[in-house]
Amino acid sequence: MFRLVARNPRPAAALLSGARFKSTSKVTTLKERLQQIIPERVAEVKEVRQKYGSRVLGETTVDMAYGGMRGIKGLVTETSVLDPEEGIRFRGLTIPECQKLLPKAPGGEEPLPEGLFWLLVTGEIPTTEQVQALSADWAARSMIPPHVEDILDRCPNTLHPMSQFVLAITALQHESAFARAYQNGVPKAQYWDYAYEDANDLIAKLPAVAARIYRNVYKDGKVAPVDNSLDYSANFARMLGYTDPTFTELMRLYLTIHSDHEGGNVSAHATHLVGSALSDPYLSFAAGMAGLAGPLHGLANQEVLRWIMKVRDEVGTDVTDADIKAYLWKTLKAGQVVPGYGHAVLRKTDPRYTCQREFALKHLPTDPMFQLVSQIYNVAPGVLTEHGKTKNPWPNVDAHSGVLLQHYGFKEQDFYTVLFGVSRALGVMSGLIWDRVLGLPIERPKSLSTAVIKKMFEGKQ
Ligand code: CMX
Repeated sequence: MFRLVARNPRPAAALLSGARFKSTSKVTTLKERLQQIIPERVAEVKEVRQKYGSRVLGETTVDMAYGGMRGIKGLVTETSVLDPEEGIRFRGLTIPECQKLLPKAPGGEEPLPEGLFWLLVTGEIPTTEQVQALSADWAARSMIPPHVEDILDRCPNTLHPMSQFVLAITALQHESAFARAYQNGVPKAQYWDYAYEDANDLIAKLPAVAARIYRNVYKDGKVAPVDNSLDYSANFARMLGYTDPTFTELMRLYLTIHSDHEGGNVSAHATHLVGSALSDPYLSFAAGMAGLAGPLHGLANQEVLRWIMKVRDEVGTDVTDADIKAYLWKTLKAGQVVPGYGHAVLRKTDPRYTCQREFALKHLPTDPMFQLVSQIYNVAPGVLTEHGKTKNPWPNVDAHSGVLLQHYGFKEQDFYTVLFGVSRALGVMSGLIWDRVLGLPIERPKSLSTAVIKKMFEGKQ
């Protein structure tokens, strides 16, 4: 019998969506556990809608409609919530709490992304056995079909890795259980089951896809086979061609923290939107990844390292604060953004930046590029504040990730967003599973024209 132990006893309704339970269950498969919790979560949503369905969440101004819908409360995403001051909470847990509570690899200190996925899907912290079972499940699902390998092998090396990534994900759609089931007339109540299978197949196959792109474009085209005894990140690091155990730890941290950032960011929202038309998880994720490839979103991580290299190349290795200040102003006066700084929601330093900084302080404190990133951190917020445009002068996740990777010899910046994409799958796929569990409808917000807006307000107080 499945038993849950409450850490902080609170009213049951308040506990359902947050991670306040540690699972002591004998159940080892994620799907079985999901099946067990679905009825209570569906009932919770039903109750919330019955009680509060007609309540107002917030108002929408004309500026919000023109301004990228910033701040409009119009989406429900169960997996994580982003606070402007505090940063992301995955099912109620901060990044430091996840680092403390989620299971680790033997001898490791960083959380396993498998554990994070379990947390995102169920709202519960898994046991070591449950996480091991998920690692084994993903390893068993990890083979990519020959036609996807062929497509990737035929891509010119000059085709951006993110374009190759989107191409391969679209080609993987050939395997979609959801698309097949839909064609066969599966009833709506069973959609989530097929979405779950596709989501897990896709997540399991992404390291092989990403590694093939990396090895084809930058190395010898050979990818190490999956080792069923290793965790997801250890396998991924090996397939990319990296054997340093600290790099594997970095992958575990990287894949955990880039996974989810509530529902409104471009990659999550695009995945959810396309999925709402009942496009299968592969096509939905391909849409999300096309969005992640934008320089204002995930591609910023490649732009950051490129920007830092330019600073170093132009100024030399002995960079002063005044040099950085001058280079920041040069970028701003050229009408460009400073990559890695600013955020649509956050108003403080991104905790995803802070935990990467802590990793660097622990493992590579004397790396000259890390020291340059730290120096920029001291100078850039002041310059951006003086510039006066951005609402948030603090660094985001992308300001730090490239510097950690380059320390271990991973210097191919154009590939960095693919790593972000592999991680983002964990967040958006857990969200998509719940979209299908809850039977969410096709998304269709109302749009207006300028003429209509004028008519609504002209001549009125
Ligand atoms: N450098 C220079 N100008 C910036 C800036 C930055 N880092 N961040 C914002 N601004 C500017 C905006 O371009 C905007 O200018 P205009 O009024 O001329 O259009 C103004 O400040 C107000 O923007 P904002 O409300 O503060 O920010 P937005 O919500 O519109 O955009 C973001 C958020 C992230 C796109 C923006 O801060 C940016 O472009 N940052 C640099 C790119 C980056 O690091 N993106 C990664 C974000 C994290 C991720 O998704 O991976």
